[in-house]
Amino acid sequence: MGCQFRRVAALRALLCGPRFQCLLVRPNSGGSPWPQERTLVAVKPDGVQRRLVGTVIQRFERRGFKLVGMKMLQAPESILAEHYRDLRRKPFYPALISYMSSGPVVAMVWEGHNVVHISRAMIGHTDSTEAAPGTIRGDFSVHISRNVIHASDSVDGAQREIELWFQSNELLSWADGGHHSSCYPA
Ligand code: IDP
Ligand code: MG
Repeated sequence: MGCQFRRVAALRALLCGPRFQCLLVRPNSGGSPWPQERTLVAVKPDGVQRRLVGTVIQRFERRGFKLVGMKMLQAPESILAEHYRDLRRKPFYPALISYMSSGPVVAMVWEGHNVVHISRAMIGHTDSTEAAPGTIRGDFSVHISRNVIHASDSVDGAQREIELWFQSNELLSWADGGHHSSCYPA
């Protein structure tokens, strides 16, 4: 027993030493030694109506990201007003709030390396006319006011939006048994 304890302590000292910093498992990251970010993604009412939730989830999973929170809700105006506070003086703001409250949205938190930047690339340009084929908006939308999906546009914005849409106990840190870590170089 004592011997086993010493062995564990010695192994821990080895892994925590400066040469092996890279082997340390970060809590909340599912075991990846790569810096992990989180972002808010939401399938908007038009995307839910068009049964695109599964497609969106599949694209994010295939890219290598990890789902750590998800819920379907009829977004209250208080959340939408805060979420789109920077757009409140835009002429399209009333129509935007009305559209976002016209049906349920599916809000998700995705985790992974550079997930904020990569998810913006995955969803494509805000204006569907400019969105490249292969992006979610480029594949599934034709008008800026019905562009299927939201994703946070910065790391700070992501943190603000995650706190707005989710309680901390609605987010789960789960171990993924090696599948996730195979998305990163050793
Ligand atoms: P983003 O969703 O790509 O981050 P934002 O500029 O933050 O784009 O705008 C938020 C949302 O407001 C857009 O996704 C779109 O639904 C809506 N929106 C933005 N610009 C217009 C517009 O000119 N007309 C109608 N709706 C717009
Ligand atoms: Mg935005």
